[in-house]
Amino acid sequence: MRTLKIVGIVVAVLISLGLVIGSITWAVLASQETPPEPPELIDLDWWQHCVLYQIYPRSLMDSDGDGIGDLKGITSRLEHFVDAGVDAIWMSPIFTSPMVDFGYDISDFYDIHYEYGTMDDFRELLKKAHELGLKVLLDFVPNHASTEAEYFKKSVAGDPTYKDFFMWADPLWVDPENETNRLPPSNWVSQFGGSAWEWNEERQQFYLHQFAVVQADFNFRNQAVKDEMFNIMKFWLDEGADGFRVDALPYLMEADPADHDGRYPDDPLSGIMQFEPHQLGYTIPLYTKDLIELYPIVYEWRDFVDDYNKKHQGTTRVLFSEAYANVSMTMLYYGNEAGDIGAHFPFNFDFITELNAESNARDFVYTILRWLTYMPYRAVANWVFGNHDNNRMPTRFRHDMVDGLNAVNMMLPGVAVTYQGEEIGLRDGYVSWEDTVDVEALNRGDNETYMLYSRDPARTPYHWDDTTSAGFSTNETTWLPVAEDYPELNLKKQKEAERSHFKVSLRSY
Ligand SMILES: *[C@@H]1O[C@H](CO)[C@@H](O)[C@H](O)[C@H]1NC(C)=O
Ligand SMILES: *[C@@H]1O[C@H](CO)[C@@H](O)[C@H](O)[C@H]1NC(C)=O
Ligand SMILES: *[C@@H]1O[C@H](CO)[C@@H](O)[C@H](O)[C@H]1NC(C)=O
Ligand SMILES: *[C@@H]1O[C@H](CO)[C@@H](O)[C@H](O)[C@H]1NC(C)=O
Ligand SMILES: [Ca+2]
Ligand SMILES: [Ca+2]
Repeated sequence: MRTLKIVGIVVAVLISLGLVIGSITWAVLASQETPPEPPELIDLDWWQHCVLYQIYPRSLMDSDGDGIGDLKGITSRLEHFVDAGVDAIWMSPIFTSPMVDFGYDISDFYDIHYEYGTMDDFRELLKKAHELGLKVLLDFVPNHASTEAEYFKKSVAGDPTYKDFFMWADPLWVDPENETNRLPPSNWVSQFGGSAWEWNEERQQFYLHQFAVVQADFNFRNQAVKDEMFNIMKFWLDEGADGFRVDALPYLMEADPADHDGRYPDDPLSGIMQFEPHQLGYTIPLYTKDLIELYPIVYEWRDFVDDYNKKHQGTTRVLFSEAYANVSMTMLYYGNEAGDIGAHFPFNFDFITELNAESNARDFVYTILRWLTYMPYRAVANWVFGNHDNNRMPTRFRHDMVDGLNAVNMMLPGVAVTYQGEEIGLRDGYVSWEDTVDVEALNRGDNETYMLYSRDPARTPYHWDDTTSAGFSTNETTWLPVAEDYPELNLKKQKEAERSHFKVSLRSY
């Protein structure tokens, strides 16, 4: 027994020794092993992770009491964007315009609209914004010009340089008995309703307008037009703009008569009974939207901007593009499989077009993953929660979803795009038929249906405080009425409150 016990103790001691030596050996070996490579860290450029805030200049801040927002007003409020954690602002068009489509009908691409201020006001805005560390993007509207533009007037007059700047076409048919009875070149329908072709008496031809009658489409098969677009971009980049939001790209080009027996081909009919021939939806825009020929033009713009960045110091200038299109046509704006590169990103409108108050968590996940699935490898994602063309975010969803949606916007990878007022949960304002000024509502609707089309409710003035016109203007009358809920729903109140949408978004941004 005793011997056995001694043997047992010896064995136990040996095992313990073995364990200790083994552990030490393991520790020594492990410490000599090369540590795993740290994950590759890619330096992100400003535009790859920014909070981008859309300003609707007419409605942010009025500095001179005429009831209309202006550049000096924006400059006076720039600190707000710093407070809110915004990195970059983009302003809807501030260029000279008859304002039929509130600036998307530009008559001088090289100057500031008089109601908004002067070139010096713009320079002042830019200077202060840059001092505050804010990037400033302008709205580039390449598809069309106002019929008040010199380009169009000269084109009508047959000036050799501008003759083919726009989409001119002869009538399809003229009544031999009465020549004022004529058919337009095709059945194309304008985005704002009615034929996309308008007769011009002086030139004795039709011109194309995919939007309002006074917004004549440029002819992108004309090299001089393409060159002019580079000139416009260069002009504003030279002024110091940090890039552009690019407007309405799916409509940039239309079918070429050369491919269709010399005439503009009719769009196929949708067959939807409720639509009449002059109404959007009567046709399927096969020859008027998403044409594959438009993408190389966007890729050339990107080359131009990249080239500009190479030649000039400073921050990276960028292109963010607007297109309401299906996911495959949208992704092509990033670039194509041949290696062409387009916009830094096309806006992702899925939170506007795919989701609403009825959506459940699965719908949100599905929609988010769809973008990330289709997006090209290493591209930058972005998420748009509202803009000047759609009902405001709290109105499209629910008022009690504001904080959640702002948080989702900030947490998703890539760029958060937010529309004026989302940081305080600004809702659609009520705009009566009498007060309606939106060309889309006026053209497509009447006193009973205008609300289906009107973009005015998303454009009512910002609510700074509870004073006259919500602190937007000293004028009691403003270009669109201030929404009635401003005494309760305004920035000042939300800054003072212990909890508010602004305080939540402030922490999230
Ligand atoms: C107040 O605004 C209205 C509407 O924009 C305008 O007609 C009026 O002239 C403005 N008043 C002043 C004093 O500018
Ligand atoms: C010619 O047609 C126009 C438009 O349809 C009509 O207004 C006009 O009265 C017609 N003129 C004659 C002489 O019939
Ligand atoms: C998107 O639209 C294009 C042409 O308009 C079509 O060829 C394509 O199949 C569509 N893609 C999806 C995913 O719907
Ligand atoms: C719309 O206008 C028509 C014609 O002027 C009128 O009969 C109708 O009562 C109006 N409807 C509303 C809701 O005001
Ligand atoms: Ca003003
Ligand atoms: Ca076009």
